[in-house]
Amino acid sequence: MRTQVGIIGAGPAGLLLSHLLHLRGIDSVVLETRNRDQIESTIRAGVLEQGTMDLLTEAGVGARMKAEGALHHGFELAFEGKRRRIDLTGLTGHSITVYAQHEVLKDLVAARVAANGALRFGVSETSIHGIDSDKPSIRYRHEGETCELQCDFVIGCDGSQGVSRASIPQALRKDYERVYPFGWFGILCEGPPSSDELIYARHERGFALVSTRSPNVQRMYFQCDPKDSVENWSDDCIWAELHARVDSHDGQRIVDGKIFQKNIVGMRSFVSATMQHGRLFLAGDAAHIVPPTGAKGLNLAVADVRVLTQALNAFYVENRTDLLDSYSETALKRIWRAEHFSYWMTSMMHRIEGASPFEQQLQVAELEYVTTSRAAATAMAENYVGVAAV
Ligand code: RFL
Ligand code: PHB
Repeated sequence: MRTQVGIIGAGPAGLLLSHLLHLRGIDSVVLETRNRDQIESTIRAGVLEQGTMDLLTEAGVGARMKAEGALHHGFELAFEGKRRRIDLTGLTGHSITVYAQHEVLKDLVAARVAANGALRFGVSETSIHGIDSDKPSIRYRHEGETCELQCDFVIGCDGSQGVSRASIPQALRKDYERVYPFGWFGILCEGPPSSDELIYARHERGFALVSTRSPNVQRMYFQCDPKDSVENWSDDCIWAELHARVDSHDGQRIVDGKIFQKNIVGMRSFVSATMQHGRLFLAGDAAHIVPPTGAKGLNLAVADVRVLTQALNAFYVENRTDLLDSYSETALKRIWRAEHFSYWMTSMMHRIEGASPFEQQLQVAELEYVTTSRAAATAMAENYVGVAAV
């Protein structure tokens, strides 16, 4: 089989890239290890920057997001017994939308299927060949057969556990990494929202986040040991922990509900530079990871895809290679900005084992500053909505 662009991974990066290329008349095939049900039901991100919303809307896949997503004009920071608001729209003129990642994926899969786009679910043994030539290929197993996809370009959108990154020779690549000694315990529960806006809470017991999914389903997280297991936590213990960390700031109680999903995620910052070699390009989590505190991961994947679409379009329409050549350099500017923001917000909000009282007071001083100085609040808001200069 032959196509112009072979895409590995049907996450937000791979599916959106395939769809944007289709809109420009460029053919692609998407190869995915999981099945459609699995990708459409995995619970991950929830916050979409305005630039992400605009791109999904321009691409014709924003209707449900607009109807069902919730537009938020600010969020709250809770610390030291108080809750203070960051007025995103007032400070930046931009807002965010809370709309689950798996809903974005459903919209993208539906668009690819409606356009008869080539999507292969359930592939295995994916391997990449010939990226130093102008005829690269991807080999894989599908429905018991060994297949080869020949293409002009291979795009690795296969997330942090994928195979693509390792196809860039280690000698040409530098990996930057920081692993945090804590994780997030995430729950989905039934019930009304506890607050109109997200609440990021710093507490001596650890960080907590109150987010939402819909008027009837809520998403909350609390900092935990990354090696802990969800079986160790009864629903009562989870609620006691969330109440202790969030309610104490202003006495307003978050609303308990029936918990129907629990998971623990580790926290990591990671950047692979370069993000390209020969005819192979990486996009999204395949090239970089941020801790979820800044809500940047999905938005960065979308930003990579925007740059890559323009570069591939310039290649096919104008026979230009300059935008492809500078892809990694262009994308990495935004990535490093988001890496810093996510690291900064994570460091300010979490309980850090072994931190001295002096270091704890520095966290509080920083929170006081970003919630009282218009300049500092604006810097935080610009980063959060994704319009900070890079
Ligand atoms: P994905 O979504 O991981 O998709 C990669 C796909 O590739 C497939 N795959 C392969 N396919 C073929 N062959 C192979 N060898 C393959 N190996 C892997 C996988 O099955 C998968 O389907 O990467 P992508 O597209 O780069 O998208 C990245 C985002 O998913 C991720 O950054 C976000 O979920 C991060 N994130 C958040 N981002 C935000 O922008 N806002 C948020 O509010 C937010 N909250 C979060 C998050 C991530 C979280 N977790 C679970 C780490 C909250 C959490 C808890
Ligand atoms: C979420 O709703 O899942 C969410 C919101 C904000 C974050 C991370 C995750 O920073």
